[in-house]
Amino acid sequence: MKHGIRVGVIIAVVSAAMIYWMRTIPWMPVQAAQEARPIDWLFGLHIDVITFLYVLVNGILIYSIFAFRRKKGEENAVGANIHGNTKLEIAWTVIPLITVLFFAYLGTIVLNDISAAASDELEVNVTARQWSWSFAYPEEGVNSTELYLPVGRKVKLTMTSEDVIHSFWVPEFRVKMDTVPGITTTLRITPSEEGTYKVRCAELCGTAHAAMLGTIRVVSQEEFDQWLQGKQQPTSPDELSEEELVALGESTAKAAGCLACHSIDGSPSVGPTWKGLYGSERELANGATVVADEDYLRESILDPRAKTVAGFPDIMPDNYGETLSELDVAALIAYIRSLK
Ligand code: HEC
Ligand SMILES: [Cu+2]
Repeated sequence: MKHGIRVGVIIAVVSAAMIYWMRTIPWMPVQAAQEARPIDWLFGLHIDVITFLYVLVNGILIYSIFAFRRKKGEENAVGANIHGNTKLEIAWTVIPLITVLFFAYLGTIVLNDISAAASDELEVNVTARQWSWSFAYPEEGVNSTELYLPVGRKVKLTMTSEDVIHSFWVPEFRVKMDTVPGITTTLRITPSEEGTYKVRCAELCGTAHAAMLGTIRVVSQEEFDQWLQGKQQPTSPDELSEEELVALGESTAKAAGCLACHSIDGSPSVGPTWKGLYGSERELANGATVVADEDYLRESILDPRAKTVAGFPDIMPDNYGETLSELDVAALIAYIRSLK
């Protein structure tokens, strides 16, 4: 009994001190997601229990080495022959069992908590391949090699791999999920700290596995919206309304230098004015006439040598087919059409 009390006190004092010390150690990088909090809490609880067990086992061991060492005059003594201790055996089976079950219970709660869906979550598709990451925002129609996330909003990552198994891991977010070819996996993150982080592959996947890094930028909602807008350049004229198309045509006409030679108010210039051009009858240098419909405007822009308006020099630049996109041309036509 005397030994039990002594070793009990030693273990209580030493493990309290060790647990206190362990808690001051910054094991983890910054917590940059809401999911990191319950995970770190659970991690801390494990460390407490592990520290206690370490002190318990080693405390009893070291105490016994000193307390029960062979003393002078005991050179030929034989220790007592102890066979089993039912109470002790039940205790050291039941207590760890309850502890483990309790941690399983806590783990389930935390896992449910961090993987719960939210109604306004941002959807991002993640594709992993040897040895890079790419991200698609299906609702916004944006693709990116960097993962931009607005701070404070839950994001649902739907992931897959194009080749072998990789694993999406951002230490600052704590959570981790494999990407597997042929199936999709999901991971939810609610970034809570603005900043730049790295996603690293946590599944050995070949030569450049260690270099399989992607950039994650957690930014304010405004910055995120701006980034999306910059990325959301429409590529097809169908994606724009008539007004938007006309506005784009106006800015394109300025940017491409058309207005250096064409007026929009009927005043004379190097080339014919655009005012009232659409639908009008054009007299060509070869004496023919043609109605300025959409096809004619398109041809005049892309292939200005094909037809020349009577009374004007044939000097319009003929490389717009290379410098303007299909959308630019459609927008220019819409703009000319709007100048009645
Ligand atoms: C260097 C001066 C110059 C620039 C720059 C220029 N044009 Fe022209 N453009 C002309 C001239 C001159 C004509 C008339 C001769 C011809 O038909 O080739 C003309 C003709 C046209 C016509 C047919 C007009 C008609 O009255 O039938 C269209 C449409 C047109 N240009 C569109 C554009 C657009 C769009 C741009 C910019 C992307 C542009 N042009 C840039 C000089 C220019
Ligand atoms: Cu990988």
